[in-house]
Formats: sequence, C-alpha cells, structure tokens
Amino acid sequence: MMRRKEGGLGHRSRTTKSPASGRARLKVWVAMGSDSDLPIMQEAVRMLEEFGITAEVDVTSAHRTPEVTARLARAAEKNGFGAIIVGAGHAAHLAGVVAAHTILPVIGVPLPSSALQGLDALLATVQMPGGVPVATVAIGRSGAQNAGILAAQILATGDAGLRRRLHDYKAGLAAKVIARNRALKRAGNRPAS
Ligand code: AIR
Repeated sequence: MMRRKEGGLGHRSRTTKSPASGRARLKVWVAMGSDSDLPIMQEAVRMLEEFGITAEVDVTSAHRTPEVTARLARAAEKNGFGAIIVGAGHAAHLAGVVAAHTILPVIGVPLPSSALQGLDALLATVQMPGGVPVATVAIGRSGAQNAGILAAQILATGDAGLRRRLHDYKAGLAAKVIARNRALKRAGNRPAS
C-alpha cells in the first residue's frame, strides 16, 4: 500500500514489461502537497490502476520540502516515469515547480482545500509563464479522475494495448449513459427513487 511520508518516496512497485513491445512500461508519478490531499488524488491512482498503469505516490511540498521536491522531479525521467500528475491546494506552486525540473509532461490538479475552494489553486496551477507548461484539469475529484485518464492517454501514444483499454473505457461510458436513458424511459421519464 501507499506510504504517506512527506518528502520520502511513497508507494513503490516493480517496473513491468509490455508483452507486445518488450519495452519497459512507463509509470506515472503522482505527487501531492499534503497527505490531506490523498482522498481526492486517490481518484487519479484509481484510474491509472484501471488502465493497468503503475503509479507511485509521494507527498512532497513546494513550500515545506522544496529541495526534496526538486530532487524527486529531476529523478522522475530516469526512474521510468512517462508522465507526472501533481495535486495541490492553496497557493499551489507544486505542479509548476515540478515542471521546472523535468521535461516529462506534468498534469496539474487544483485542489479545493482552502477557504477559496480551489480557485486560488486553479489560478496558481494554470497560469504558468510561457516555456513551462502544466496541463491543468478541473478543480477536485473530477480533475483528479481526468488527470489519471489524461496520463493514460499520453502513455498510450506509444502503447497499443493501452489504446485498446482507453477505447473500451470510452465505450463503457457511452453504454452507461444509454442504459440510464433506457431506465429513465421505462420509469416514465421520472428519476429512479
Ligand atoms: N500545500 C502544501 N504545501 C504547499 C501547499 N500549497 C497545500 C496542500 C494542501 C494544503 O496546502 O496541497 O492542499 C493544506 O495542507 P495541510 O498539510 O495543511 O493539510
């Protein structure tokens, strides 16, 4: 299971081989500013697991452990990661700081942990200066979920098996909506109680 040690490497898992290509599969690093962020960031991990992607999770803070954050970000490429998901709340500089130290794609998840309900984190994460991109998703749980899917889509550009799983996932989403619409019609257009 994941350890939630600030600054230390959290959940570790082995590098797996893609049966199709024989190449080492790329992992996704999931970093967050505090263990209080974990209940929401767990959504990103859940999506990655659904697509069979290995996730490693760390708590590391741009403000409280700046050196550790820089070291982990610099090491990510050689440690076998293909994409990075970063969640933080308040004055959320973590995604930008990680992006400053790596050429891997960084997905930022603004978290609603402050009195401003994530609007502060959204602006801090999305408003990056030219040259240092952070692909920012929605505030909170949907954002964390989409960050997991987006990371899978990034890795899928080089992985046919993962592309198939993403096609299946999309087909599953559509099937659910169609089934709900049928149920609504059966219930005479009334919501199920
Ligand atoms: N945070 C931690 N270090 C820098 C920032 N911006 C954020 C965390 C969390 C919030 O501050 O990402 O959302 C509150 O953290 P805590 O540890 O006080 O619960």
